[in-house]
Amino acid sequence: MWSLSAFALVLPGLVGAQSIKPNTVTGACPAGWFDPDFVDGLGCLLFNDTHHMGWLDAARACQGDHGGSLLKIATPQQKAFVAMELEIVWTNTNSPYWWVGATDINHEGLWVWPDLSPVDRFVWYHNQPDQGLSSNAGYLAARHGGDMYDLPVTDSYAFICQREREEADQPASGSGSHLRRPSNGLSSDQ
Ligand SMILES: [Ca+2]
Repeated sequence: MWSLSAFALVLPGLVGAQSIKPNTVTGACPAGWFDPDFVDGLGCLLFNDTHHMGWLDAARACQGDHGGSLLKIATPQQKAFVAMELEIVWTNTNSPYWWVGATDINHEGLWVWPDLSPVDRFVWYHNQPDQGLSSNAGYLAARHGGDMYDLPVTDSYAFICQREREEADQPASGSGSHLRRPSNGLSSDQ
Protein backbone atom coordinates (compact mmCIF):
# COMPACT_ATOMS: atom_id res chain seq x y z
CA MET A 1 0.00 0.00 0.00
CA TRP A 2 1.48 3.24 -1.08
CA SER A 3 1.64 5.96 1.49
CA LEU A 4 1.69 9.65 0.76
CA SER A 5 3.83 10.29 3.80
CA ALA A 6 6.44 7.83 2.57
CA PHE A 7 7.31 9.73 -0.56
CA ALA A 8 6.76 13.08 1.04
CA LEU A 9 9.74 12.31 3.20
CA VAL A 10 11.89 11.83 0.13
CA LEU A 11 11.41 15.16 -1.50
CA PRO A 12 12.92 17.76 0.81
CA GLY A 13 16.19 15.91 0.49
CA LEU A 14 15.93 15.81 -3.30
CA VAL A 15 15.27 19.46 -3.59
CA GLY A 16 17.40 20.63 -0.69
CA ALA A 17 14.92 23.37 -0.50
CA GLN A 18 14.82 24.76 2.98
CA SER A 19 17.17 27.54 1.95
CA ILE A 20 15.00 28.56 -1.02
CA LYS A 21 11.65 28.29 0.68
CA PRO A 22 9.75 31.42 -0.36
CA ASN A 23 8.98 33.57 2.62
CA THR A 24 5.58 34.38 1.14
CA VAL A 25 4.27 30.93 2.06
CA THR A 26 2.04 31.00 5.11
CA GLY A 27 -0.32 28.52 6.63
CA ALA A 28 -0.15 24.77 6.33
CA CYS A 29 -1.52 21.90 4.30
CA PRO A 30 -4.13 19.62 5.88
CA ALA A 31 -2.86 16.34 7.25
CA GLY A 32 -2.57 13.77 4.49
CA TRP A 33 -1.83 16.38 1.82
CA PHE A 34 1.58 16.83 0.32
CA ASP A 35 3.13 20.22 1.02
CA PRO A 36 5.41 21.37 -1.83
CA ASP A 37 6.09 24.75 -0.28
CA PHE A 38 9.38 25.01 -2.15
CA VAL A 39 7.55 25.19 -5.50
CA ASP A 40 5.92 28.56 -5.95
CA GLY A 41 2.16 28.48 -6.38
CA LEU A 42 1.42 24.78 -6.06
CA GLY A 43 -0.46 25.03 -2.77
CA CYS A 44 -1.25 21.62 -1.31
CA LEU A 45 -1.48 18.43 -3.38
CA LEU A 46 -3.30 15.13 -2.93
CA PHE A 47 -2.27 12.25 -5.20
CA ASN A 48 -5.33 10.03 -5.06
CA ASP A 49 -5.19 6.54 -6.51
CA THR A 50 -7.50 4.87 -3.98
CA HIS A 51 -10.45 5.18 -6.34
CA HIS A 52 -9.95 5.57 -10.06
CA MET A 53 -12.82 7.48 -11.63
CA GLY A 54 -13.99 9.52 -14.57
CA TRP A 55 -12.79 13.09 -14.94
CA LEU A 56 -16.05 14.73 -13.85
CA ASP A 57 -16.29 12.58 -10.74
CA ALA A 58 -12.65 13.27 -9.98
CA ALA A 59 -13.29 17.01 -10.30
CA ARG A 60 -16.27 16.71 -7.96
CA ALA A 61 -14.24 14.68 -5.49
CA CYS A 62 -11.51 17.31 -5.35
CA GLN A 63 -14.08 20.05 -4.94
CA GLY A 64 -16.60 18.46 -2.64
CA ASP A 65 -14.62 16.13 -0.46
CA HIS A 66 -11.39 18.02 -0.33
CA GLY A 67 -12.26 21.70 -0.81
CA GLY A 68 -10.06 22.15 -3.83
CA SER A 69 -9.95 21.36 -7.52
CA LEU A 70 -8.11 19.15 -9.94
CA LEU A 71 -4.50 20.23 -10.37
CA LYS A 72 -3.55 23.26 -12.44
CA ILE A 73 0.01 23.42 -13.78
CA ALA A 74 0.91 27.07 -14.26
CA THR A 75 4.68 27.01 -14.82
CA PRO A 76 7.38 24.71 -16.21
CA GLN A 77 8.81 24.55 -12.69
CA GLN A 78 5.53 23.21 -11.37
CA LYS A 79 5.37 20.68 -14.18
CA ALA A 80 8.92 19.49 -13.51
CA PHE A 81 8.12 19.02 -9.86
CA VAL A 82 4.87 17.13 -10.49
CA ALA A 83 6.64 14.94 -13.07
CA MET A 84 9.26 14.07 -10.49
CA GLU A 85 6.52 13.23 -8.01
CA LEU A 86 4.76 11.01 -10.52
CA GLU A 87 7.95 9.04 -11.12
CA ILE A 88 8.02 8.26 -7.41
CA VAL A 89 4.29 7.65 -7.10
CA TRP A 90 4.15 5.46 -10.21
CA THR A 91 6.69 3.02 -8.83
CA ASN A 92 4.56 2.64 -5.72
CA THR A 93 1.05 2.48 -7.13
CA ASN A 94 0.69 0.93 -10.60
CA SER A 95 -1.07 4.16 -11.58
CA PRO A 96 0.80 5.64 -14.55
CA TYR A 97 -1.99 8.05 -15.53
CA TRP A 98 -3.42 10.89 -13.45
CA TRP A 99 -6.28 13.26 -14.21
CA VAL A 100 -5.56 16.96 -13.83
CA GLY A 101 -7.81 19.98 -14.26
CA ALA A 102 -7.28 20.75 -17.96
CA THR A 103 -10.40 20.49 -20.11
CA ASP A 104 -11.97 21.69 -23.36
CA ILE A 105 -15.37 20.30 -22.42
CA ASN A 106 -17.07 23.68 -22.81
CA HIS A 107 -15.47 24.67 -26.12
CA GLU A 108 -13.69 22.14 -28.31
CA GLY A 109 -10.03 23.04 -28.70
CA LEU A 110 -10.09 25.78 -26.08
CA TRP A 111 -8.25 24.18 -23.17
CA VAL A 112 -8.56 25.77 -19.77
CA TRP A 113 -7.73 25.01 -16.14
CA PRO A 114 -10.36 24.96 -13.36
CA ASP A 115 -9.88 28.71 -12.86
CA LEU A 116 -10.52 29.18 -16.62
CA SER A 117 -6.95 30.31 -17.34
CA PRO A 118 -5.56 28.92 -20.61
CA VAL A 119 -3.51 25.71 -20.76
CA ASP A 120 0.00 26.49 -22.01
CA ARG A 121 1.76 24.43 -24.68
CA PHE A 122 4.55 23.23 -22.40
CA VAL A 123 2.19 20.98 -20.46
CA TRP A 124 1.36 18.77 -23.47
CA TYR A 125 3.17 15.82 -25.01
CA HIS A 126 4.50 16.87 -28.42
CA ASN A 127 1.59 15.66 -30.56
CA GLN A 128 -1.18 16.42 -28.09
CA PRO A 129 -4.04 17.13 -27.88
CA ASP A 130 -5.10 15.03 -30.88
CA GLN A 131 -8.44 13.39 -30.10
CA GLY A 132 -10.86 16.19 -30.86
CA LEU A 133 -14.42 15.97 -29.69
CA SER A 134 -14.00 12.49 -28.24
CA SER A 135 -11.50 13.57 -25.60
CA ASN A 136 -12.08 16.60 -23.44
CA ALA A 137 -9.90 16.20 -20.35
CA GLY A 138 -6.19 16.01 -19.67
CA TYR A 139 -4.19 13.40 -17.82
CA LEU A 140 -0.50 13.31 -17.01
CA ALA A 141 1.47 10.26 -18.12
CA ALA A 142 4.13 9.35 -15.59
CA ARG A 143 5.87 7.19 -18.19
CA HIS A 144 6.24 10.20 -20.51
CA GLY A 145 7.80 12.65 -18.13
CA GLY A 146 4.49 13.89 -16.80
CA ASP A 147 3.41 15.21 -20.19
CA MET A 148 -0.32 15.66 -20.75
CA TYR A 149 -2.65 13.83 -23.16
CA ASP A 150 -6.31 14.38 -23.99
CA LEU A 151 -8.60 11.50 -23.05
CA PRO A 152 -12.35 10.82 -22.86
CA VAL A 153 -13.79 12.17 -19.62
CA THR A 154 -15.44 8.80 -19.02
CA ASP A 155 -12.13 6.96 -18.68
CA SER A 156 -11.19 6.09 -15.11
CA TYR A 157 -7.83 7.10 -13.67
CA ALA A 158 -6.17 8.26 -10.52
CA PHE A 159 -6.23 12.01 -10.02
CA ILE A 160 -4.39 14.90 -8.40
CA CYS A 161 -6.26 17.40 -6.23
CA GLN A 162 -4.94 20.83 -5.35
CA ARG A 163 -6.05 23.30 -2.72
CA GLU A 164 -4.85 26.46 -1.07
CA ARG A 165 -2.97 26.37 2.18
CA GLU A 166 -4.96 26.81 5.36
CA GLU A 167 -4.85 30.16 7.10
CA ALA A 168 -1.81 30.53 9.30
CA ASP A 169 -3.89 31.00 12.46
CA GLN A 170 -5.83 27.78 11.95
CA PRO A 171 -4.73 24.35 13.07
CA ALA A 172 -3.39 22.17 10.25
CA SER A 173 -5.57 19.23 11.15
CA GLY A 174 -7.85 19.31 8.12
CA SER A 175 -11.60 19.70 8.04
CA GLY A 176 -12.57 16.06 7.63
CA SER A 177 -11.57 12.87 9.32
CA HIS A 178 -10.54 11.33 6.01
CA LEU A 179 -7.83 13.95 5.69
CA ARG A 180 -6.18 12.94 8.91
CA ARG A 181 -5.17 9.53 7.71
CA PRO A 182 -1.53 9.19 6.74
CA SER A 183 -2.36 7.68 3.37
CA ASN A 184 -4.46 9.44 0.80
CA GLY A 185 -7.96 8.36 -0.14
CA LEU A 186 -11.48 9.50 -0.64
CA SER A 187 -13.13 7.28 1.88
CA SER A 188 -12.41 4.60 4.40
CA ASP A 189 -14.44 1.85 2.79
CA GLN A 190 -11.50 0.05 1.28
CA1 LIG B 1 -11.52 17.91 -27.09
